[in-house]
Amino acid sequence: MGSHPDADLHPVATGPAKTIVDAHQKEEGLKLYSGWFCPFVQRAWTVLEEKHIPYQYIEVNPYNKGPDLLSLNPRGLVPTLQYNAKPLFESTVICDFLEDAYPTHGPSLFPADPFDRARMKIWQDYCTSRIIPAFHRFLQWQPMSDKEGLERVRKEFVEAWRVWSAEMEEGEGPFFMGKEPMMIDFVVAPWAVRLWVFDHFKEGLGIPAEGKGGEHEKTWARFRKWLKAIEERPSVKNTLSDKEHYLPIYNRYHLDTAQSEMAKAVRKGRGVP
Ligand SMILES: N[C@@H](CCC(=O)N[C@@H](CS)C(=O)NCC(=O)O)C(=O)O
Repeated sequence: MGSHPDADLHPVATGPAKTIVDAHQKEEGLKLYSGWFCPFVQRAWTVLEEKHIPYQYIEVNPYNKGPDLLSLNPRGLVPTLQYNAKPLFESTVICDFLEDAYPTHGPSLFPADPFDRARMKIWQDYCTSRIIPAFHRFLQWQPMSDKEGLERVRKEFVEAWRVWSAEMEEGEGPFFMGKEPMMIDFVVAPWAVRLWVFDHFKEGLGIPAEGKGGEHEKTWARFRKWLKAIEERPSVKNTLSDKEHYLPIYNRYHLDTAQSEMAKAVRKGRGVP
């Protein structure tokens, strides 16, 4: 297992995330088994922060799985949550659980109106089933000399964001459901704040710049408004580490040498596990 390409990733959170990690070392009944770099972790982590739920942060390397993590989650993935000594995993399940188990902690991240809540779930599922797999297909595209293929995966990714953004176009926002952020925003935020990887590795993201959105300018303006709001949200911003430590990880995805379950699943066209 020590030979796994990601087994030697930077061991701890840095930058803004380090401050939060340091503040959550005290023993608590609720424990977050985390990898500082993991976007799925960031979903659960932002929800914990938004709701001011007391938790203990435990850094583990899921590519070099120790017995503690494996005893809680047989697949050995992060995030894994320990709640009163019982384990839970799968980031979206954890996010929903935190909302259900701590209803009086902070504002609810579920809309009060049942219709709004159901509609939010449709577009939240879209993030997991379309946007995120398209993110990884684009990032993993090789060879870079196949420009036609690169354009195809880039367009597919940009189109997924456009369709999603059109759903919030009529609303003032800035968040998907309105003035306040809801679960949907935190479910997709980790990938939104990692969009820079496409400028770094894939010759540009391809989302139109201001005024360049043509017939979809209104949709892209709404997307930009959302992106700015989510990037500036403290729970999102402060659970990020320094960019330099993400680079080797994303470089391996870009070169398609990543060995994680997620990478394998994307390669087989299964989307994200
Ligand atoms: N479907 C899972 C995915 C979690 C996941 O893929 N986490 C990665 C780190 S970002 C992991 O633990 N990988 C270890 C491995 O693939 O063995 C979720 O939503 O929680």
